Amino acid sequence: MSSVLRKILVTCALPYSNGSIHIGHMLEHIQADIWVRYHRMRGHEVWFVSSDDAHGTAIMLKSEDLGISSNQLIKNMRKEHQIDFLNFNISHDNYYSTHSLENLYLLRKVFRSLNEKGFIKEKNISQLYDDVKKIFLPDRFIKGICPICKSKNQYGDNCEICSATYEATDLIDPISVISGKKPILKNTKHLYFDLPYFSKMLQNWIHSGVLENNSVIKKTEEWFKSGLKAWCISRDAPYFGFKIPKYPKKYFYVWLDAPIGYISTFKNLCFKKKELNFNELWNEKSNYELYHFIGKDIIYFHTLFWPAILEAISFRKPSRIFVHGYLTMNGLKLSKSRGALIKARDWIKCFDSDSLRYYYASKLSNKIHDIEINLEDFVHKINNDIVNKLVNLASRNASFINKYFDGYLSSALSDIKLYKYFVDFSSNIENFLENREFSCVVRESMRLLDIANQYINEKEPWNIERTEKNILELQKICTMGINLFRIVMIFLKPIMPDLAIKTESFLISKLTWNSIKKPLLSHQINKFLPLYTRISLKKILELIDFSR
Ligand code: NOT
Ligand code: ZN
Repeated sequence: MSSVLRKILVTCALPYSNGSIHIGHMLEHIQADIWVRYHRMRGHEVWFVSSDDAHGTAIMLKSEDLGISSNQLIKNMRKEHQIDFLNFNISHDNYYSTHSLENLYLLRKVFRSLNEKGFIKEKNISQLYDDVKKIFLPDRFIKGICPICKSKNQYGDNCEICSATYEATDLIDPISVISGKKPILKNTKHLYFDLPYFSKMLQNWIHSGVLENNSVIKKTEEWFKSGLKAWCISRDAPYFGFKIPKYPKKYFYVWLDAPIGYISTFKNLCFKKKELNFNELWNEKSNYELYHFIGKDIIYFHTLFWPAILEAISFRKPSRIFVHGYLTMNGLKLSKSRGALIKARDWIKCFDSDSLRYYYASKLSNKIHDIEINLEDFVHKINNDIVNKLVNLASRNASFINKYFDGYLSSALSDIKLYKYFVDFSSNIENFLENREFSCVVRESMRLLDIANQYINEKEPWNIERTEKNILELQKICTMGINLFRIVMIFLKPIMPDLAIKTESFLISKLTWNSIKKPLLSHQINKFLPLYTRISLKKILELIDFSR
């Protein structure tokens, strides 16, 4: 691994302000957080931001439902979301809101720039309108029969059965989700961003290495086949969002101001961290790396609209887009619109955060396949890997060190070759972490632990007679066990920050990447306290009704 220090900004997609953070959101924030923590451990300058996505029809309707103002709703939600992320040790440097002055300022600036460069056009269209609620209907608020495969109950943008995409006006027998009534067609004027102008640039860009994953490239290529279309960036009142200057009763579409939220959240961070320079990161020649972690449902926005907008306003584009799959439970896709989601705040009542982080890591890679969460498997894996293998290695050796050596480790290891094998393996772990192959980190860490535990089993410290002749050997063997545990804990530190902190206080030594090569010798450790306790399914089964 080169020792060149990198400057990096990492983002996660912005959760909407109309609902709680669930364990599906957490998958993405945990994935990004592990990557961030690892790069921080290596000494790089890493900034990690996200924000609430505070605008749109769904948020407006939700606040109406609750009988509070949209402003109050997004305020409450942001507080709740921040606490949820803290509970899972997500180390955002800033968690902001798209309903902010910085975002408004930047959005207007972007719009002005697009307008001046001739990338905004007006178009008259007719759109489905709920004449009862007096509101134009977003695609997600219209349901009907798929015009292609004739499946019932499909949304206005695409069919979940045959994956066809279409216009809401193509749906057969459309119904407004809000009033349950049949919508009417109504004329309106909208603003469009000239996406087709950027086709060539985008086609080159998606093949320039920013999308490392072939299936993501393929997906993006499909959209070019049918030809890019101008993108509607306005919405009619009533809407909760930012108004478009000089267009009364028109608002900016939430998907225009949401990605700008990446920039405005960073701008807000610049106020707090004086060493940061806004332009240094966002200028076209920036030497910062920029990574967006997203789910595969929003590839479209990040591989087409977003880079086109950035190009149009002469800002830098992302270095890479890191895409992950959906979270599934017993084979069912977990999504907000389909229900069946476990809230992060419910989950944390039943389990510690490291366990979910570890479980996700054991399944995460840089591929976009779905991640299946199975509760029995989860509990089994945590108890087996963390308790039986990892913590047990520390506890069985620490008991001798504490009892017979006053906590002192020996001045030499019992098997330098084996120690070196662990040290040499760290370059593989570095590659896995860099490339987001977290499942390999977990698998290989467990393999190393098996080797370490096997070594101790063979040496049988419990059978060594504590004679003057043997006692030093006993100390060396247990020192060896503690040091192998320590190396594996360094590998797992980005994944399990709570366990890492407890381990550091037990070892009275920081778990740092630079210290892997240097074993802890002639060093006093603390009395061993249980680092982790077994988990069980009992609480979550009581709390959550899985039969829904
Ligand atoms: N709120 C959106 C969602 O799917 C994500 C917005 C991400 C921001 O939950 N932007 N871009 N591009
Ligand atoms: Zn269909």
